[in-house]
Amino acid sequence: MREINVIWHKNPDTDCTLSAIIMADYLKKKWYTATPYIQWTLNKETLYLIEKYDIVSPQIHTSLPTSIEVCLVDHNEASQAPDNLSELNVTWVVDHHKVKFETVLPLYMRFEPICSTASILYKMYKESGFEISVKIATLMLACIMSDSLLFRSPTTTKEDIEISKELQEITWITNLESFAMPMFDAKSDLWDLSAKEVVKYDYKVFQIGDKKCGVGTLETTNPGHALWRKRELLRAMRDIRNENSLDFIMLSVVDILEEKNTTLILDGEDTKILEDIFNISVSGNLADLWRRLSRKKQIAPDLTAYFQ
Ligand SMILES: [Mn+2]
Repeated sequence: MREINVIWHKNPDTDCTLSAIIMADYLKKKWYTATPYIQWTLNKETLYLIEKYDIVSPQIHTSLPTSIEVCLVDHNEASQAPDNLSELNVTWVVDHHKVKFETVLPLYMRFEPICSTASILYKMYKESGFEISVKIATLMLACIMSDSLLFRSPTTTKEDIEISKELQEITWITNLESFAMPMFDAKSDLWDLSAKEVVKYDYKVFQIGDKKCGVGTLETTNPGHALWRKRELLRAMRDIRNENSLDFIMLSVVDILEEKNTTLILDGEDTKILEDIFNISVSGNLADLWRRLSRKKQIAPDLTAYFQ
């Protein structure tokens, strides 16, 4: 039997974490031995789900053994993958981000521009004729709620909404609002995190040409929890920028309920770059980025265009 490690990106969110568990289940149905791994501690939304729905939390692995096959879910960029990615034998990738991936050998790749990796996995189960258990369906629904912010994010497609309806039938979850809101509230609880942990809570590094950009997104039902720590967070951003030789760093505080993005930005070069990219003005290290809720669709592309 072929053995596969299923892994997700650094600073994992709910979609990638639970998608790894779902993918491992899918691969087992395909007669592989599959184990989900994480590269970082879980965020509080995912922890809430793991406790509430009695899910086995995967082990942490930052550097995987090279002898074994690997499946990447919810990411494909080297800067977000395990440190020894180039030595790994990647045989599967399932993702909904832009493609920045090179391979030596042929492999299974499944990319679709829909709101969550779990939506793609739902389609893969259907296509293979695999039954979706109540537990797996609950995880899928949680991923869609998390990535789409209850269908508020512009990444949401008609297909995601259709899939959610079908998952509601399997899970008997009738009210999506009362299913999703406790998830968002759990994610918003930051009191015991250090400033650095807050910046890196949902954080990605984009390598654009020779430039390295760090982009944090804090999706919250209570933006005040983050914004009152502005000074402390800016100091942490400065440290992360220096320690990782970044060319730019930003932290968006996304108010899920009001659908508003308030972005923290360092003085000097970064302020200038942000003002140029989004044609806005920064005041007191804060920028109003309006209704930009999606890093993937409304921030990363502008950043890429600017640095290219
Ligand atoms: Mn995702």
